[in-house]
Amino acid sequence: SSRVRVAVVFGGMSSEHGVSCLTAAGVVGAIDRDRYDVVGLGITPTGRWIVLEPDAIARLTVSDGTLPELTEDTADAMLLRGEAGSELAVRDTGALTALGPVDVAFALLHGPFGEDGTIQGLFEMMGTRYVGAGVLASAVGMDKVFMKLVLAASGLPVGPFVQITPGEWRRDRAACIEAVDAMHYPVYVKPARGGSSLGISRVESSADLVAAVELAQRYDPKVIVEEGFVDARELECGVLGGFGDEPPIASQIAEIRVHSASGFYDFEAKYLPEEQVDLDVPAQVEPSVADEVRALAVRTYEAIGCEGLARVDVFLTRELRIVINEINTMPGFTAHSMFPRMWAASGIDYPALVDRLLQLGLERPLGLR
Ligand code: G1L
Repeated sequence: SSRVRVAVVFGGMSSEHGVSCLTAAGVVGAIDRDRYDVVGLGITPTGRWIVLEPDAIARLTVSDGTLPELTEDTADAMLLRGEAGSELAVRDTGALTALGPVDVAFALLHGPFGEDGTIQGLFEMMGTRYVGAGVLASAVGMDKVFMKLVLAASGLPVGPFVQITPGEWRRDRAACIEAVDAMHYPVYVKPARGGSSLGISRVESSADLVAAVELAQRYDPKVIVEEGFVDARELECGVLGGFGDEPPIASQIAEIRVHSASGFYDFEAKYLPEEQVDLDVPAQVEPSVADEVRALAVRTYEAIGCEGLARVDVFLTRELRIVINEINTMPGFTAHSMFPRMWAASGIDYPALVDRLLQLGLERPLGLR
């Protein structure tokens, strides 16, 4: 047919497998089937690639309070990556060859193997156009240390932070602790490349630092310690790429107000939205502050070299200083997530947003840009 063929790649071996499935169900439900043909490429928790009909994806919803999961009993699985990470036995069901004839791929994957530039590299090598950031921007956006180095070098405001590599921690732990003590407590200790909020702690004093670093190291050997912005407000802004030579555009901004005892917007709060956080879209701030956040969000997007979309999270201090906390090249993307909500408040509803992203992906030149 003359319809555009879209591959929706989802699931995966990360802790956010279920969220990815839910998101895929939402995206597939929002794609206009008169204009697009959809093929689902699911990745099971153990790394098997399976082909799914769009109607099967749309059925991946929450039931009895549990997140959906792609199970091994789905027929004709193809083993791409074995449990030991070494196997490459392939029972061909066309999972990868299905990528060949597609016009554009939409990958909804979190964390290592997906959000970090690896799936984007696969698309590049297959000659498949795709939605969203490229290899480098995805990898930089995933790594909080590189992200902050690039932003700081571009003259953008980022907060104080310290990187703790496994080697430094082994050789001179005291120097690591001293570097952290030079910042103001509380600090946040995080896996440098965590896709989710797992392994993150808020640390009030030097005494609790070692335990927090060792916890974060269980998720990523590289750890980042960031100065906490006490009393700062947390604001977010969506950025969408422009068509052709148009510049990227910024959405209405949102505010996240946290009530949780843990004191930060954590995994629970993000995906169990009935508790702990209030979301204001648009945020109740002075128009001049909102404009400044939007301008900084676009500069952040460009500094990282994003394509398609990004969500930029900032702090607004009591002195009305804006500090960039992070950029997310693969923001939460169900219809109820912040990024789609900010665009809905800006006049672009969820189906229109999905359509714009697909069109931006189709425009993508193959090779160097
Ligand atoms: F493809 C896009 F548009 F770049 C894209 C890809 C992935 C947007 C948003 C996401 N988000 C996710 O995949 C997830 C955070 C829902 C995965 Cl768990």
